[in-house]
Amino acid sequence: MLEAAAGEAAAGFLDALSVPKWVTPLVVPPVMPTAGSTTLRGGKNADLYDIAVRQISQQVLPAPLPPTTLWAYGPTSARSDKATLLFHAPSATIEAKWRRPVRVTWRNELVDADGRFLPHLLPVDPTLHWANPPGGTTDRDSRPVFAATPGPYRGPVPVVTHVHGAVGVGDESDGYPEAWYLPDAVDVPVGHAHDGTWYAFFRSKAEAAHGVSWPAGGATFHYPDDQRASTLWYHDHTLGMTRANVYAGPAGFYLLRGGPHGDDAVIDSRTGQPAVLPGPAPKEGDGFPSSKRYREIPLAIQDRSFLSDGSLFYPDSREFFDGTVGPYLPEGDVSPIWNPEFFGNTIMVNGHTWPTHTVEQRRYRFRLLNGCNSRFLILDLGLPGAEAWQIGTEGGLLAAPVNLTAAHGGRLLLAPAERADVILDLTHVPVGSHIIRNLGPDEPFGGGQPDDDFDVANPASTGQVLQLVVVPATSPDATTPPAFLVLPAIDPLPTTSVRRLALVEEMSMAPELAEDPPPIAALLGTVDATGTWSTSMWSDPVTENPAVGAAETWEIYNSTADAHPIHVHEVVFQVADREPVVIDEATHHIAPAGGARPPDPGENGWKDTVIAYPGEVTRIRMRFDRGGQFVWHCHIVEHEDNEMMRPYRIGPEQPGQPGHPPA
Ligand SMILES: [Cu+2]
Repeated sequence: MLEAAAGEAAAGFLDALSVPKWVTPLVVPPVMPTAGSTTLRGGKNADLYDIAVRQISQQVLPAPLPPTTLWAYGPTSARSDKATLLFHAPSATIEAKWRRPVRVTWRNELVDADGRFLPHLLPVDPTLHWANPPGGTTDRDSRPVFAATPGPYRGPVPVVTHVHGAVGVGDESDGYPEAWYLPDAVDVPVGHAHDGTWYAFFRSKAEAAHGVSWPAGGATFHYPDDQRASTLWYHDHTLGMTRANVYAGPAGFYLLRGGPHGDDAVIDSRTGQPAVLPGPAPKEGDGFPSSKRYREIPLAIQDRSFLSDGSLFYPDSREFFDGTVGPYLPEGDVSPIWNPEFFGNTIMVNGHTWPTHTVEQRRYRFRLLNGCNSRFLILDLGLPGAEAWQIGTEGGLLAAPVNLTAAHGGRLLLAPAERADVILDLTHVPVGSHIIRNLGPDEPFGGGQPDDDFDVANPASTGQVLQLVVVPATSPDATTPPAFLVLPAIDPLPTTSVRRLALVEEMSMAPELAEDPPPIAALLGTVDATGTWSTSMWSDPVTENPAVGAAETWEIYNSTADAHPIHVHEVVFQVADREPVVIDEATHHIAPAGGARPPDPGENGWKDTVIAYPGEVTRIRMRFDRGGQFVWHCHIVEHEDNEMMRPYRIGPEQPGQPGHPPA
């Protein structure tokens, strides 16, 4: 981090400590306006959306600091002419109802007023296994070979949207990393691939399955919304450049409500009647900004760094991370631009640095998302007199509410991409200003407790998140105290067949760096019957191939020094347990050592992202109900982009699907 600090001083950095805090009011994302509705084959109704990603200017930092150029999703059209066509990062929230499908036409509109493509705002490393549009249809989605160390990619930007946490989605609609598409720009260079390896196959599949035809520079995805009510989010997933695309801004919440496991199924134990949860949340048709007092609010927490002109900063050299100055590819084996992790020096909530929000002495419901690239957050919700209760996780409501204040002193750990549904009871918090802090580290997280096991984030900057200005309640609070909430039951998944997987860090083999080899990639792999791990690259054939209908336990053996948030697409899972392991680096042997511990209380629900701690095996259980080609990966997006992601397939190969490149 010393090298990073020196780099910050040199590079025209905006000093994070010079950014005034608690100036910008918190933005509560409005509801994404529907473009229309349609009746599907079979008679079901579906909501239609038409959403583009565009380059915009947003006052992320408080004025008079300069605005920031970034990318954002927004609606291109709306059914109601009163709707606000807001482009904001994070963008408007898609409000979905249980068993009412949603169909989104996602458009890549990263073009200027003349229809010419806009280059990336941030440095894209072309030496990874990445989308690689310049490779054309033969070498797209590959790791290109260079004669000399290249600079960043400056061509048209590929994008593809994944709804994170969507269950039972067809693979054609999941935002597969090789299903990207360029904007329909007038000046895409001759020979560039306009879309990824899987795009055409999925386009045909979508047409056959849903009767949709994808536009040039876009894709129409179909979400069945059959799963439990839950807090999902959507973001980019392009191969080898997700870190840059997501950091540039495009992301938003997707809230699924209703059904037998939704809010209406929560009971007040005092009466046996339906409980009342804090609300309201924004609704379609509310103005923006709205004069309504929202009491159910999604909060996307993201770290960012800026240059003094207000532009986003993301490192353009590997040197920034650990001082490694090569030898870079092709001379050596170190990628010239990719950084193994990135930690911004400011904290944004809902797209603005250190915002402030006025709240009453009553209960609020916050749907918290860690939207950082690499940073684990430990939110301190232990405001004086407050009581924080976690009621849900990624896959919906927990089996029982967890009193975070009693159990963890009000602390809530969130890895990148994890969500928590939290009721914060401010009834007895003194009137005045209070700060939600972050006690996680400004560096990779390895587990443990703040101060005891690692230095907490800088208390003057990244250690602060959100100001709550507490005022007296203006009306009685009719919501149910969280202690009396009876949440819908969660049936444990039965014990199943076991698949053993490994997380591995790959170090440079360069003789020049042999004294202290720097990491050059993060890898996934399998562990065989003898306990020996072997690694696979993105380009290797599928090794995880559950049958349709299979229920499996995945044992994730972490051989690295850091915690990794592991995300499996298409399913939600239950955390079974974690157990220490013994690791033999020399023989690549890893084995459970006994002393398994149950999941944390806040993990006793359905999840889609789980922390795999170093020195442990983490066991998760899931069922695979729908065939197709999906991915599982680390959600430290720097890792995901550099080989810590693998394709996996449910069921057999599909006729006409792209073949894998030869090993
Ligand atoms: Cu990772």
